[in-house]
Formats: sequence, structure tokens, C-alpha cells
Amino acid sequence: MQRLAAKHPGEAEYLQAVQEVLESIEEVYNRHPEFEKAKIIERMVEPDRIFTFRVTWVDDRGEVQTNLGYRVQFNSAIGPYKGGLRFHRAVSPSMLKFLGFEQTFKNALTTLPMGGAKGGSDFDPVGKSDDEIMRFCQAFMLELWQCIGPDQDIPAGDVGVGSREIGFLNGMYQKLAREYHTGVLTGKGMAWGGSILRPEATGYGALYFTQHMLDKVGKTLQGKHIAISGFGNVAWGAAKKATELGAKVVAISGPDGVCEIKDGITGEMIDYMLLMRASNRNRVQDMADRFPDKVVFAADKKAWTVPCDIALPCAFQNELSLDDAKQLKQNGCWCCCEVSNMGCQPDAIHFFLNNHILFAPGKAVNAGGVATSGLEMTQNAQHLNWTAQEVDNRLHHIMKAIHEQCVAHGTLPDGNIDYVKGANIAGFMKVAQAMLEQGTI
Ligand code: 2IT
Repeated sequence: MQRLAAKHPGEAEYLQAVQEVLESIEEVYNRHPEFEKAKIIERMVEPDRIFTFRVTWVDDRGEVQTNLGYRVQFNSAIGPYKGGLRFHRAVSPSMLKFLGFEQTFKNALTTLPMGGAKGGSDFDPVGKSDDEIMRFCQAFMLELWQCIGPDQDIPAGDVGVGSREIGFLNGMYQKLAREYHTGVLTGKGMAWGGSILRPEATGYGALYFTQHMLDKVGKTLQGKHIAISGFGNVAWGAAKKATELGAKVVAISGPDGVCEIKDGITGEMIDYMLLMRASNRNRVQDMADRFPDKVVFAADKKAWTVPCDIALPCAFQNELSLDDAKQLKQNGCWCCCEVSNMGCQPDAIHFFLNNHILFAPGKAVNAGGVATSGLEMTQNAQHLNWTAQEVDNRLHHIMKAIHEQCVAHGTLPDGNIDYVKGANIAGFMKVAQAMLEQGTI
């Protein structure tokens, strides 16, 4: 860690993600001298390569704008590079390296043959028109297209990139590459190669994982109060499935504050979340304005101030601090499933684990998203579309398998399960073994 920190000064998120994995795997690693001999750790923590490019486009006022674009191809030991694109003003090499690193282990957990990658831009979608989004996506793809391909690297969405952006990106890719394979991006529209249930998959998968976790301790989701942070694609899918499974979603949040929904979120509100996301306003208060009788908005407050049984961070890395964890516990929360990538700060995770609050990390909980991207790739390769039932069955099966891997590698001598350790060891062992078998490259 010291060597890595000296080599990459100031890359806080990246170093945080690596530290968590190394702490989890230390014991197992020391039992495998062949990993040490092949310098697996030293190789695994560095991305295979990073592409950085300038993206220049023209805004609605006719002004020229310049952003930075990136693709971090992290690890291809178990399959072609796979991972989302994030458009957010705070995107940096450190952020994308942490996400690419996490993606490598997450993809290994899905049981599908996908390596890890991440990309994106410091382009800020907030307040942008549809035309501006399209022009930006086209300019971004002018550079990105040379780095990707259906057998090389398959991007998808992440924060700030949904099916609208994937559409604009795919249109430009086809124009430039003169390649009409449907499988270079996932999260596509249903008419042009998209998989049924991909939009819902991250949230649905997270709730299936939560169900398995609760089942292990003899509990169910029925009647439980759930606080969700965020209101984007992931929060939407989580709210929808949680409600369907009999839980009550009592909070959603945004950068402006939290919406408390005492009687639980309704189908109408869940549909409205999609419009809020598409508006690019980045304001959750719009929900309270639209449903004033049922929703109470509190400015500058987080979702973790609302009493709940289960907390589901669905927004951004490090969004849940130690103080938030303490407040959750004080309000009676007994389970936190991290749906955002690295959503909880390390001391918040330690607090959960030390206080016997059930906790599972993002790379296990949210893997249903990329897993369903993998299922989209399979359908594209076969030139077939599966039914919703078929995709949902496979997603169920994958989330169950991920939970089983966590249990297999994370069960402690006292019988409790350390899901952080379980997920990290299971992902690591698969990637490490694959690297070892393919020699020093
Ligand atoms: O963090 C993630 O797993 C994603 N943003 C989804 C990546 C994908 O390729 O579907």
C-alpha cells in the first residue's frame, strides 16, 4: 500500500478501494506462495492501460466546450473488458481506477466471463438539454470507438449515463466503425439489441441479494422499512422490487435533500423517478412538489436521517459516513446493503461489522447490473431476445450464486458471515488463478 500510495499520490478513492481488498485477502494470499512468486498483487492493482482524450463539443449557445474523456481497461484475465461509463463533474483518473478495480472483482463474482473496465468524463449533465447530451455523446465516441469492440471492451451506463446516452453513443459508434454488431455497448434500447430487464437489473439484483441475506438470519423483507439514497436508475429498480416484495420504501434522496414517504413509495412515484432522472435537474424535491400530500421534503438532509430497518445506499461512493452509520443504528436500522459502488466509508463499514449490523458490499450487492449486461451480450451474440422471465430467472440464479460465494469465503468461526471478506476473497481467487494460469504478461 505504501508503494502504491507513493506511486499514485492523491488518488484517494483508488487507494481506498485497493486497501479494502488487500485487507480482506491478506490471510488467503499468504497461504498461496505461487501468487507471491508471480507478483499477482503488484500486477492486479494496476490497470492494464488507460486511454485519456479531449472531448470538444458545442453547447446550445454556440460556445465551444472542452471536457476530458477516459477509458480505464483494468483487467482482462477472465474475459473482455466490461464496465460502465460515468458522466459526472467529479470524474477523475482516481475515481475511474477505483471503479475499474472494483469492477474486476464484481465481474468475477457474476460467474460470467467478463474482465473489468470503467470510463467516462468530467462532463456535467446537470442542466444540459437533450441536444447538448447528444452532441457530447457523439464527440465522446469520436475518440472512444477506437478503444472498444464487442470482443475487446464493452461499455455500459453508470452515473449520468442511461439508455438515452447509450443510444447516442451507439449511433455514433456504428457510423464510425461501420460495424453493425449489436454487442459493443450494453443497456441498449429494446428495439436495437437491449435486454429486457437491464434497466431494472441493478436494483432487482440488490433486492434478491438482500432476500438471501435476510433468509440466512431467518428474516424476510415483508413489512420492513427501507431508506434508499438517490433517485436515479439504481434507486428506481431497488424501490420497485422492494415494494413488490412487500417492503415499504420510506425515503429517497438527492443532492438537495431527502424525501420522507411515511406510507411508503407508490407505483406512481416510482414512475415519476424516471422523469426526474431524465429531466437532468438533479433535484429530489420535485417528488415532494408533485405529491405534496404524501411526501415531506427536508433540505440538506440525507436518507440516513429517516428511521428504517434496512438502508440501501444507491447513489455515489462514500455517501454513508461513520456519523450516518451511528444515526442509522440509533434509529433502529439493523441491515445495510451497499448498492452504490463503495457507498460506505471504511469506518462506517467497521462500525456496522462491530455492531452486528448486517452489511454486504457493493461489488456483491450491485453485481446484478453488470451480470444482466453479460446476459445482454449473450443474447446479442446469439441474435436472439429472451423473455423477461428467462432473464429474471438467470438474474435470480446469479445473485444466489454470488451470495453462496460470499458465504463460502466469508463465514467466520462464530458462524456469522463477513460479506466484505467473502466477496473480496471469492473475486480475488478467481482473477488471481486466471492470471497465474496465463503466465507472466
Ligand atoms: O458499476 C457497474 O457495475 C455498472 N455501472 C454496470 C456496468 C455494466 O457493464 O453493465
